[in-house]
Amino acid sequence: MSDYLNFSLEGKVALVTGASYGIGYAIASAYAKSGAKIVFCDIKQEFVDKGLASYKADGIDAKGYVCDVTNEEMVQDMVKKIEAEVGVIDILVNNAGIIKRIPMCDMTADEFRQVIDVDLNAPFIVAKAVIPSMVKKGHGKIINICSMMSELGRETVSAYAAAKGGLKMLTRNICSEYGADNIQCNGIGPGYIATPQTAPLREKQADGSRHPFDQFICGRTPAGRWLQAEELTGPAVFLASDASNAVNGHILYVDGGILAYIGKQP
Ligand code: NAP
Ligand code: GCO
Repeated sequence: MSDYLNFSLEGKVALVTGASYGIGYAIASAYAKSGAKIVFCDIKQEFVDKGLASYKADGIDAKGYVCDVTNEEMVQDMVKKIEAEVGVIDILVNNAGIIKRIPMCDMTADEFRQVIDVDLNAPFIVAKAVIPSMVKKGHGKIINICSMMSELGRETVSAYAAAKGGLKMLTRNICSEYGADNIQCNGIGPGYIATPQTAPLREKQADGSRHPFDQFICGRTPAGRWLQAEELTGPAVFLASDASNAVNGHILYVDGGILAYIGKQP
């Protein structure tokens, strides 16, 4: 099989951060089905245990670590443990993320910093921890989970948009700095995905009607619907595989066409 057509992840070690459920879980499961050994982390033991139980129920042999990805010491320790217990990380997915939906002038500087810390500083911290071994091994794949907010703004998400816009540029910079070491760093920009993070935007109103944001997003998406986390898995496997070795510094938007569309006319 030539590398150009090799979508297999057989024998690779993949670390997906914040992958007990949601998008991270879907991507890690797809990697396992494509042959990779899966390692994930979450901030609390309780979520790691839940994640382990879900992987097991799906027939996936995953290894889970408790790690707050904003804490550089914890991240360095986790990466050392993974290298000793599983092997050198071939694929990193920076997935862990948070959002705070607060109008900008009501947001405290501390709240702003918390979002930047998880959504931008942490991908830097985790990438920094895995890159040296990738360089020694002669290859590596880093995939940063970006957002529509890497390109667009909207009311209440100033910190998130600043972080995800920054993550797009961190992606391009890792590509620029480590491309010569055969490391490819790309981003996936999901559209609106039905996960716990977006559940408040889909909640039914007291009178049983649809949330206005739910209707707004369906009108902004050519497909007319929310996307499922599993719809990100094909692109995520591609960007982790040898088939994408010439794709570097790219953000692959998996958004059902949102960025191409002006929105439904009234
Ligand atoms: P989610 O359901 O809220 O899952 C996020 C995961 O990150 C959770 O497991 C969470 O753990 C973990 N996490 C948060 N802070 C952490 C930390 N400091 N250290 C380690 N783990 C941490 O979110 P999702 O919707 O699957 O989103 C995953 C990624 O995709 C995020 O980066 C998000 O911004 C991005 N994204 C989501 C959408 C969407 O529409 N859903 C669209 C575009 C991009 P706890 O639950 O324990 O806090
Ligand atoms: C919001 C949403 C978004 C999505 C996603 C879009 O409040 O607008 O939570 O930010 O989560 O990142 O791509």
